[in-house]
Amino acid sequence: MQTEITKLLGIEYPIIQGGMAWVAEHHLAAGVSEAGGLGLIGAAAAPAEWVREQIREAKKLTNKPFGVNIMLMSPHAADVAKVVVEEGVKVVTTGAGNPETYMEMWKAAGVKVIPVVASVALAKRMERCGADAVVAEGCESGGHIGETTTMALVPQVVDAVDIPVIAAGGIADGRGIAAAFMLGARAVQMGTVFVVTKESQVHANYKERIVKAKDIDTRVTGRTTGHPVRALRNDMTKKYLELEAAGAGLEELESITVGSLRAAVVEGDVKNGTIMSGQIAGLVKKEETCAELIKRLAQETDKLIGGAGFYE
Ligand code: TUI
Repeated sequence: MQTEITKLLGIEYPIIQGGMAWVAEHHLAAGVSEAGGLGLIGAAAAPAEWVREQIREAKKLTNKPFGVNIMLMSPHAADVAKVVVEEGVKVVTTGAGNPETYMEMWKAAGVKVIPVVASVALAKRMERCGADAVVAEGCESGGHIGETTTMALVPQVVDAVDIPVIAAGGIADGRGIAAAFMLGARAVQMGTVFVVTKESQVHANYKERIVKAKDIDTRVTGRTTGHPVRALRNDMTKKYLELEAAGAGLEELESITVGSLRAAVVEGDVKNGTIMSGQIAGLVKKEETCAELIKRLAQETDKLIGGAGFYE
């Protein structure tokens, strides 16, 4: 399944793991990379030294390439941007902002830079300042999202840029991967399906909520604050949406989400925590190892479009 992206990154399968806050730590990143995909350590809002430690731990578990996702709204983003260079990380993806200010430093260090974008405008801008590829992430995704669906966003980004495009949002099996290729993508990024792998250190309660989720079980909070976030519905989303409907201010809204992602991922508080998840959770039915999952995804995809000339 060699594509422009597998060649760019030196990986076996065109499958990239999302840089999920609290979820994407070194065991998961190394597991995905060992299985032939590209694993990512999610820096989220963590201090740069935590990220450095995670990079060093991942290197103990795999010799294959892995990356770091930098969440640009983090107060530590600038420090993390330097740590990835110092630690010789091969690939950086970015989210929740515009990484332009770090681009020159990364390019000079030979880091492959893949911004996650939710619009054509940002994709074009990223291409102009030297991005190697972009992830076009549709609003089916979990976590912080844009406006446009994967089905609509991916072909528009593909037509707008000459660098390879990676599709994300709503993909969890070979049908989704094949569809992404049909839209012009050269790889996929998946999050929700990796939360439930054996290597994922996420609390069993969180995994169980994803496995039991139905098609209509996600909610988007924060539309009124300008930071929409998709998560599985629970007491927290209910309360948050009620407060938003009543015109609550930022401070009141934030009081129920401070530390709530950690509460769900680490403590297993699936009542009041934030269970970030994509709309495709309803398709995720069982826990597998990263190797089993990636092998199955490749077989499913190959059965649908192998030999159709999508891999070059
Ligand atoms: O970044 C993500 N997904 C995330 S980040 C995150 S951490 C968080 N937690 C709580 C609240 C907010 C964030 C959880 N999930 N995906 C990539 C992504 N980037 N989606 C949307 C965007 C985006 C949005 C606006 C990128 C750029 C942008 O504007 C940049 C500009 O300056 O034009």
